Amino acid sequence: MASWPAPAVPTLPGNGLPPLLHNTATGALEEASAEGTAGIYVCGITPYDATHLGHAATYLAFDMIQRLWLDAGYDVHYVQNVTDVDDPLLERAAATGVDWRDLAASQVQLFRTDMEALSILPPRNYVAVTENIAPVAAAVATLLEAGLAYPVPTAEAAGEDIYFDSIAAQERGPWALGEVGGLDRATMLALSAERGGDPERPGKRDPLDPMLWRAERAGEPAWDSVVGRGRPGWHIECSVIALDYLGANFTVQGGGSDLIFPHHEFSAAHASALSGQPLAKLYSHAGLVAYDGEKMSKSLGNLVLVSTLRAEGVDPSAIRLAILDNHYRGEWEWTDAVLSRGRERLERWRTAGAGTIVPGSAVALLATVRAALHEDLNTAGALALIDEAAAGIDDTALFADMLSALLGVSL
Ligand code: 5CA
Ligand code: ZN
Repeated sequence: MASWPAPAVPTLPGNGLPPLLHNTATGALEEASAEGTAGIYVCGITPYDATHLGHAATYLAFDMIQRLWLDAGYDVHYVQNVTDVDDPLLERAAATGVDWRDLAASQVQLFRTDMEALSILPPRNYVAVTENIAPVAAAVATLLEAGLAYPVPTAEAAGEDIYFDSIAAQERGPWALGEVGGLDRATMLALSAERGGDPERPGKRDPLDPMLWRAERAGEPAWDSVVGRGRPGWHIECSVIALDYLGANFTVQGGGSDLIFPHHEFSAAHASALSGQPLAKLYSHAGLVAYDGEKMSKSLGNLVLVSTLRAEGVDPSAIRLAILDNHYRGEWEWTDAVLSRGRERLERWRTAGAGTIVPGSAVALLATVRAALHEDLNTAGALALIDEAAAGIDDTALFADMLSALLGVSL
């Protein structure tokens, strides 16, 4: 599927370092380093109600990581999926009387234009699940043959649903339940029920076992495949797309923190079962952005859309600055005041060098900004450093290149 156009990223003097990132799987700060090419998979949208500020904040966090890699001289291979067939999308399409394919296509296009406007680096491979049905079905067949998946009959369908056998998978390794999130079982059961799982369903070997393949139901989209007519489960789509395009044990698996469990836990489990290796070296998660006191979410409907702000004439660089004033792992609230601060900051920076010039200030600022971003993306710290130096900056061309390359902000 087409991605979106890439923003220009100026080359800066010298090199930064690959970032130290908080790894959800270990709880420690670890260097996100690679040999030559850094591989990153970030879970894409389920295309309805795109693109709200929570989405924007998550994709901006992973954009920042990639900008630091580019600044460190790495090549970056970025892969993102689109969950263009899934229950919530089908429910929204049915509720609004729109064909699910048309809803997905229009929302993906809106997302692309929002990402481009926000100067978010595009994925090299932007992959729709509906383009990838046969490889997912083949992976499900492999898991069945390996004894790591099993069928569960249903009265709702002629065929059988297929589930992942997490107990058998743990016996084989290397994945073990709790590897990504480190949660206790009661929490896992609750989150599974909340986030697309079905722990109450009879016939499963472990209530947490996730569905790999859903047999065709009346009125639902379905494809013929080696495991019968149906459609992919949620986690396996990301495991297969990530493995196909990046190979196993790539550098960073990313998404918002609502994906830690069950999605990234079982994406990692499926990928390990298929490849015998870990899915990724580091699991990175962005905090959830709230609005009106609650997580900004499609299901609650408390959304601020990037496209609405753009239509009101808000400069996308101001939106980036508003988001970057918060730590990417924090849980924070989008408010008018947050946006105003971003707009005011951009205006101040646009008059950089208007005060008493400090010799060497741009080169010195580049070093301190790189150091702040290196430490688990201390973007708020970097913005404060730039605030202090902006008025007296001696080299406004280097200042502008720094903001463009490292922060994606255009003066
Ligand atoms: N299609 C799946 C992933 S395979 C999905 O979660 N889609 S989504 O449209 O619901 O979310 C897209 C991304 O935005 C995910 O990484 C999710 O964690 C993130 N996200 C959703 N809501 C928020 C929020 N309020 N704050 C921050 N990130 C969010
Ligand atoms: Zn995903």
